Amino acid sequence: MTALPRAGSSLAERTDAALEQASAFLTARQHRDGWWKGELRTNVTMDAEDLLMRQFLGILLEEDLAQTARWIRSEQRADGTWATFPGGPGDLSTTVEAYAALRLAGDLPDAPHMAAAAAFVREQGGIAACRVFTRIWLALFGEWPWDQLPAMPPELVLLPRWVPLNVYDWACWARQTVVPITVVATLRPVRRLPFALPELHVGPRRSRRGAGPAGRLFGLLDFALSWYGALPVQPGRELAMRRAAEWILARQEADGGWGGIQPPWVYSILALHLLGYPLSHPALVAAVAGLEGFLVREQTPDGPVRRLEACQSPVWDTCLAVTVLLDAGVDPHDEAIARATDWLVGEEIGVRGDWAVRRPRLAPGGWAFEFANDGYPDVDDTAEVVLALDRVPDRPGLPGAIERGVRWTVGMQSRDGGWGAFDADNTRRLVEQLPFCDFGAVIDPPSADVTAHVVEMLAARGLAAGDPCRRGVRWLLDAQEPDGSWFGRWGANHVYGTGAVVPALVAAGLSAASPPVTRALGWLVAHQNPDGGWGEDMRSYRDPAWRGRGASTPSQTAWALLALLAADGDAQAVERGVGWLLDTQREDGGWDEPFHTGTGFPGDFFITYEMYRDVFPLSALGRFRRALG
Ligand code: R04
Repeated sequence: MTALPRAGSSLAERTDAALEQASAFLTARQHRDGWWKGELRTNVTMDAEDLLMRQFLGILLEEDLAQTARWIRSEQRADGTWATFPGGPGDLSTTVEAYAALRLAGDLPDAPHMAAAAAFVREQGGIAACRVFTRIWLALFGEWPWDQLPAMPPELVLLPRWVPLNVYDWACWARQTVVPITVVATLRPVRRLPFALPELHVGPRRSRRGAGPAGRLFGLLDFALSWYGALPVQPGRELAMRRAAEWILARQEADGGWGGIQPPWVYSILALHLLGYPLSHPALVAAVAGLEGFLVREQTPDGPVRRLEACQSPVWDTCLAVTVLLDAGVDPHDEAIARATDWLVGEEIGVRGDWAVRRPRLAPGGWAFEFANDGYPDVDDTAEVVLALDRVPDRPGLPGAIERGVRWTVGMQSRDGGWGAFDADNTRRLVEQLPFCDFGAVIDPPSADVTAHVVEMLAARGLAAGDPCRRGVRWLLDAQEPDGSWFGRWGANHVYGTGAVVPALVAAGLSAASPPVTRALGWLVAHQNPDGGWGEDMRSYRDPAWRGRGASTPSQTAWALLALLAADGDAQAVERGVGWLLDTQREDGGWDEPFHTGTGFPGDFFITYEMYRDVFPLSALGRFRRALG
């Protein structure tokens, strides 16, 4: 690579040099089979639960325990707590799970780091104040009474599709999690630990959520269900348990997992095991072995660490890499693009999944996020894959895959004109009122970011004038916030939403001078940091004062720039944003990003996509360079 001039040279020259370095950095990280995959980081509940699950099953290895404990300790903050995002406040449930895992590893309650954690836990109300999931983990070990958890009846899986609260009213990720949990919670197993956790208990249980309009009704239902669960004979229960097992087994994927995400995976293992499947059963052998593929092992100065990815993002990372390399000016005939294209074409999903429950006549076609998740292709990945593939030279199988992806996406449009991620019309708010649902999103209604990606894709395919795209645009215009921004469902937060919607609206034919666009750009410019970058803290999901506020990051700066560039926004703001990206690029062509900028559940669960820091700046700089001419 030629060393191009940087500081002191013109903006165009500096941008060219940055693009070349960043493209080389990204290209070097492609797997030989054509895909890219960055690490997906969340929080230590993944690691703590992995240890607790293995302890419960009796398969916890000394070395795994030591390495994961080392990772968990390294994530503890000076105040003794663990958080759900870097720089965030201590989180009670996360701290309780991490603490229990470290006790498993032999850390004693009077060690300073443990005493500080336990003090925080007690101050926050103890185990009683934890989320339901955390209390389920403690119940498995006799540290919380099963009868003080919300009712989780396995009969849920028997409810027909037209009955409110049936499993297809739940978002797919919650559906796949709750079905095995109903099995576990019905069997109420207790396997004692070699220690107890009295130091994490204080006083009686505080009630948390559930005060909504349906709260009282669900309180009564809860009572009735626990009465039923205590009957000596429970008509229908055996059938429900059998159906739940069948439902789970039918959804196991080629990698041994469920849904490509950790929660359904671990609870399905526990459920099958508790139903009497031995660990030597092929389904459980595959399930436990498959988790290995989600483990990241790393050498650190303190020794080897082991941590678990909550999910893996190869399809998402690969389509983004293709798009941004093309934005950066890489030749579409480049061999790296061809290999990525072939891999993506091979990843198309040709079978029906749970999505077909709401769209029974829709033909399959589309992409999931992960290596193996045939039951759950998603609209977001499909839109972004089609956007990437639309720009590459022809390869075997390419046109058909694109065509089916577009059709499937159009068929997944919700009644209101928007798009959710995994299902159409998954909007039943009643699910959120269940006492069980005190953590994370449990429905999958249309969102601005996913709808924007679809609108942009349809426009790229020449379908902007069609009814689906026009209804999508209408949905987006209706969803604009009074301040001119859009909410970010799967990325943080209004910077992500606005960065997705503005390019989509412009692609769909809205004038850059139209009020929705100018108001959005005004919001972005008003939230540019003094250093020229953009950042938005995860606290913005709970506190509007944080909207558009936070330390500048490469991905968020790039999202803002993508909007400004698409709509020919304020040139000075653009140059300052570009300047921030140029100034913060490392020698090797990459960027640093010590914050989560991906969203799993708004307000509850956050993600670092390792590649975000390196792909989005490339796109922004590439489009900026093109605009410079
Ligand atoms: C940025 C792209 C968004 N697009 C694809 C999303 C893929 C990832 O979706 C999920 C990831 C998840 N993780 N963990 C959970 C989860 C859910 C997702 C999760 C599930 C259940 C519980 C807790 C966490 F939908 Br309970 C990493 C749309």
